[in-house]
Amino acid sequence: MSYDTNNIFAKILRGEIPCFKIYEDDDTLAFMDIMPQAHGHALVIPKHPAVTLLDLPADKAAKTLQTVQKVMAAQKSELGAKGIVVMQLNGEEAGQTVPHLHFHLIPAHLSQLKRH
Ligand code: DGP
Repeated sequence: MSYDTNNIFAKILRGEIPCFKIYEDDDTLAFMDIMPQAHGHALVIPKHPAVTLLDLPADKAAKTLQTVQKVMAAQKSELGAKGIVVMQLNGEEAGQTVPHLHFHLIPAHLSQLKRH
């Protein structure tokens, strides 16, 4: 894995650019997405320098999922989210634009989702 230390989320982690922070602990950071797909769209990232999920050690992955659960619980209790889409893209070919692992947590309502 080659990790670009100048990617935008690395700069957010170093405090070099601002973000709307909603949760932080020793291993993870959660903040609002600057281009929300729905009201309350949040991002959860590990502090570990991983590009994709395959680059993250299992213990750090467990910590990151704990933060995902915390933020999901807050989206339900504070925003009244009825459903939440958790999305995570791995690699440019999958549409990943920021090369630091991140989980999208997107509050969703059935009426807004595409039916197949
Ligand atoms: P992805 O396509 O999965 O790599 O999504 C990257 C997301 O990151 C996208 O929804 C927009 C968000 N994003 C990009 N730059 C910034 C930024 O500077 N601040 C914040 N808060 N979010 C950003």
